[in-house]
Amino acid sequence: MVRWFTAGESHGEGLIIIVEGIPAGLPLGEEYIATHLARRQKGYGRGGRMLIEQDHAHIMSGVRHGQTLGSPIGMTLENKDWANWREAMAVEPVDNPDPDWKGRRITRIRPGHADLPGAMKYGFDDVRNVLERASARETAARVAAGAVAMRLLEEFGIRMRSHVISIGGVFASPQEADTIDWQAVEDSPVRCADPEAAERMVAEIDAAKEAGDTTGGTVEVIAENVPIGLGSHVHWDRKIDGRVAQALMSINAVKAVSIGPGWDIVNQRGSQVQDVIEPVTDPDHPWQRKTNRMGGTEGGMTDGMPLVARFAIKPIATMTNPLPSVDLDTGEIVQAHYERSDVCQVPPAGVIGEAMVALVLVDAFMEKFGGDSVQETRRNYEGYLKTVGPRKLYQ
Ligand code: EPS
Repeated sequence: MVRWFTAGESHGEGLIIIVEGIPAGLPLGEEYIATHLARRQKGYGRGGRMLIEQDHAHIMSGVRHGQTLGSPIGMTLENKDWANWREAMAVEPVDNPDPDWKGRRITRIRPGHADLPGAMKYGFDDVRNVLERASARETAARVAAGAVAMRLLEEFGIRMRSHVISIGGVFASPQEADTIDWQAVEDSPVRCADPEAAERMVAEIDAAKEAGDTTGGTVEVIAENVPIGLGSHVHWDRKIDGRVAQALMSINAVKAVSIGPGWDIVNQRGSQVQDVIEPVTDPDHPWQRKTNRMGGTEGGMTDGMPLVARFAIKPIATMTNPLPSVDLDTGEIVQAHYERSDVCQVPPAGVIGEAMVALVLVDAFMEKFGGDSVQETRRNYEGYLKTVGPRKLYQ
């Protein structure tokens, strides 16, 4: 089992990450994690905050001389913006009489954000106590945790990919995953494989910004080279598709998740949507399929095809031209609070989605093959692969 935790407020001193259950002997360094953090920070439509932050996760524990020890991996990630929020986010009480002070109570609640339910649930009379943790800043911590997961998965040939399918109603032309130029996705300002659509997506983000508005979209995450049999059909909370859906749905502003094409296949006939199993001709690659409409899962388990998940991000709730709202104190109408924000969170969402799917897969992988060291895990994995094939040939 791989467990992980994050802590930290958006404008607090920093983020804290603990990943527990990673076996000993995995080569891991800060630079690898920094590469993924940098990928998350890019993307057209981000606000001013990304000019301030240069995310770097500092490894505090669990790694020695470049290799994991099997003990919890503890990391800290500094919020550079904290320098501007020291008093407003101070741990100790502060009494500042300035009416324009950043740390003043916020009572104008933003529709679509965690502000109102969070204030009610926790008994707060200051919305900042909610929005600081509800902020998507926390996704930096997820990407740091996810990078550790990816490093282990890579040892077994599993690779995470992601790309943007749509932004604000502009869709990329459909493309099979194995024809996508992944470097072009990384170089695209919106992480989209279709350069012509990417231009129109950028224009859509500009138009939303001009209108003081925000824009959402859809993203696809693909895990390549996943072995058959991760997850389980035997109990609801062990099903891999359910675990992936929960993980992706937990990303800020996500409103829908599908495994594979999901919504797109439900109106077709059964004969059109199953992935027909090919006769086994290559013993090293049994159980091939020509299609992957099930998104790499059958019966709550991976089926040996790439695991594909899509998710939809709503246009973010914080707008420069805010919607009317009500005041937390009086219940009377006011303009919603504007807090500096992004116009579009869709391009970095793929990187966050990769991290979340990697964390689910690494958990399922260790559940099935887990040893205390990478070496032991590898022995278990290779032993299992020898059993995967037509029963008369392999046993
Ligand atoms: C966010 C609001 C913005 C974003 C932030 C998420 O932060 P700020 O209020 O400081 O401008 O930049 O995202 C990040 C800080 C990040 O690292 O992605 C929100 O309200 O969710």
